[in-house]
This record gives sequence, C-alpha cells and structure tokens, in this order.
Amino acid sequence: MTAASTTATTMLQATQADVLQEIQSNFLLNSSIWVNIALAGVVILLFVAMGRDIESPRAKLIWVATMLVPLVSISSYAGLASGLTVGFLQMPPGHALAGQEVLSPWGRYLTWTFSTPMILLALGLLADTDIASLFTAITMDIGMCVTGLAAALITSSHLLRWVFYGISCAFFVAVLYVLLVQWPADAEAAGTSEIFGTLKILTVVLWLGYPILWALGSEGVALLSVGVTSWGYSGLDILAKYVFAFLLLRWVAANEGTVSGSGMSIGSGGAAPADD
Ligand code: RET
Repeated sequence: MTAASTTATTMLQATQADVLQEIQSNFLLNSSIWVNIALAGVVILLFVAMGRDIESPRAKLIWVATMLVPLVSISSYAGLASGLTVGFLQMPPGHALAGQEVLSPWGRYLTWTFSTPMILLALGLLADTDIASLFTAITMDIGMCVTGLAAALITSSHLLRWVFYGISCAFFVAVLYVLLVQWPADAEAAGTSEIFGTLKILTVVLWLGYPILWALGSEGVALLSVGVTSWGYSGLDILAKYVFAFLLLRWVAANEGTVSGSGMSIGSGGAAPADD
C-alpha cells in the first residue's frame, strides 16, 4: 500500500469528530455554513411576521411553501456544520484529485431535494398552473437533485460521475422548460405575470450557477477549492432562497386578492368547464 493510499484509507475511516475538526479548521468553509445558519434564522422570523395576516388558502399555501425554504435551509446547514452530512471521498482515477481524500459536503445535494420543490411549488401556485405541470416540474427537479447527489458521491468511476452529471442536467432542462415556457402563460392568465417574470429570471439565472459551480469545484474539474465552492453555493443560496422568498412573500402579502382563489385547477389543465 502506498503512503498516499494509506492516508486516503485513514481519512475515509474518519469519524464525525475528525470531519468536524476539518470543517472548523477551514475558515472559508466554516464561515460559508454559519453565515447561512444565522441568515436563515433571521429570515424565518421575518417571514412569520410577514405572513401573519394572510388568510386565503392559495396565498397561505404559497406562504407555507416559502417558509419551508429557510426551514429546510437551517436544518441543511446545521447538518453540514456538525459534520453529519459531510464526508471524505477518495476520487477515482481520471479525476483531477485522483487518489486524494476530498472533503465532500454532500448534504447540500441531499437537502436540495426538499428545498427546491418548495420553491417550485410556490412559483407554480403563483402562476396558478395545473397539477400536471406542477407535478412535472417538481418530479424533474427531485430527479435533478438525486442524480446530482449520485454524481457527487460516485467514487468507482470518473466517467460515471459525469454521466450522472449529464442525467441531472437533462432533468434540469425539463425544469427550465416548464419555468420558461409553460408557467409564464399561466401567470399571464392569473394576473401575476409581473412578479412571476421577475422571480422566473432570478430563479433561472441563479439556478444555472449551481451546475457551473459543481463542474468547476472539487466534485468536477477541481479548479476551485472546497471552501471557495462552498461560499459560491452559499452566495447563490442567499439570493436564490432568501432574496427570492422575500420578494415573493412581500408581493403576496400586498396583493393577496390576486392570489385569493383556491388555486390549482386540478386535472383541468386550466380549461373552463364545457357547459360554462
Ligand atoms: C447539480 C449538479 C448536477 C447538474 C445540475 C445541478 C443543479 C443544481 C441546482 C440546484 C439548485 C439549488 C437550489 C437550492 C436552494 O435551496 C446538482 C449542482 C443541473 C439547479 C436553488
């Protein structure tokens, strides 16, 4: 066994306490986590206050979905801060860090499976889309997150890491299609096109940053360090979650009448009944 692989084996058997120590000794990584925990805490309190007078069912559902974004976020970042959802991975041959033990905050990818569907649920409700379209966006999004997690965790083959990355991107294209093509028309009909348009652009532009960071970071071609990548994700999270959610809730609180229907033209595809 070579010295390098011995080190790798040692780190791969690292306890949670070892991982925690590694996180705490990396200032960039540690600060990128704690800043988000603090922000999520403030944002949760702010959103409770902003939504306290909302009464109509659809507006309430948008509010709960939006609230869940920082709630999932604080749990996600607490998992990272404790070392529970961070581990060492030995990268396969062909990877820029082949044979080295790389610190992987894989919990991020896991928890996106819960937070991103909430963002899409809130946007779909805002556009008053139909249930099939909402189901499509959310399931494609979950597919994107789970296959992205697989891409990050695979250590058996460099090629398969990128195959899963490609599959995740394909799911992402489906989400983008719904956001850019289907929902704008629904939002127009629902009278929410202005705010939907702003949030759609914010979402599409910021979400595109995630696969770029993955590819440039230590999971991909390793041009960026673990700490810089983590700050990249944290920065995107601040904008894609907290700023997004704040703009949405502020609008819903001020325009509750526009979203006061029960929402979700379930199964009708938005069409009016034949005998109306
Ligand atoms: C990965 C890597 C594989 C390819 C693609 C990705 C896309 C991730 C996205 C994440 C968005 C996360 C948000 C989180 C908020 O809580 C998994 C990075 C396409 C779009 C908005």
